[in-house]
Amino acid sequence: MKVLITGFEPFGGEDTNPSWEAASLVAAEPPAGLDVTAVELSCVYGVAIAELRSAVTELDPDLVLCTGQAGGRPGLSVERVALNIDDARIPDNAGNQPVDEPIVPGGPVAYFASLPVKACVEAVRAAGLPASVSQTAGTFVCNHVFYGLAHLIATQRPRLRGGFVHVPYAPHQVTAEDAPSMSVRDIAAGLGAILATAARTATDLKVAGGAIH
Ligand code: PCA
Repeated sequence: MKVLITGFEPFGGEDTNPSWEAASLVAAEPPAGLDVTAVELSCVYGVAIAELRSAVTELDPDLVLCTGQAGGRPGLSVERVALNIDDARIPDNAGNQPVDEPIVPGGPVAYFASLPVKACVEAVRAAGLPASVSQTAGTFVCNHVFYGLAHLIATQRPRLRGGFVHVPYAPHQVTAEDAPSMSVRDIAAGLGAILATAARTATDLKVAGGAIH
């Protein structure tokens, strides 16, 4: 099975992005039976979706997992839903700061991930690492790419499955901050468990993964 995993370049003044570091580690040491290619995406609205689309065209994968950094989250967040909105609190790496603009004008308000999100969360936990379902990927470039992927699947690639996982800071990013972190190696192990599970699971688990707020 062919898998494309993406991570992002650093943004917001950071010098590394653990999503890319972990994604490249997964491609170097892939789960058994999976042929994994890692691609680094620019943290730039529009450009990131174009880069993702050209990687999908080139590789023709069966599964796509996009990942990004969500500093402050305590574990891997398997995203359930992508929203059709760009609303940037900070400029992207090209200085763009869209406010309340649709990603695809006239497109659906939202798409669900086409991965078994609950089974993926359980797989990470079974590996002894923290994970949860997340009900929103935000409105910055990660949600933008997730929506772009879901729209590509919905409109052009019905057999492709894909989703998005947000990852915590790596330890060196939080030495002066009171925020949770996970080693890049642990993040990669969790992403590997997600890929292995998504590759073999067609029907998701029916276990609670919701949030009250
Ligand atoms: N995280 C940002 C964009 C790039 C990244 O790694 C986000 O959550 O939107």
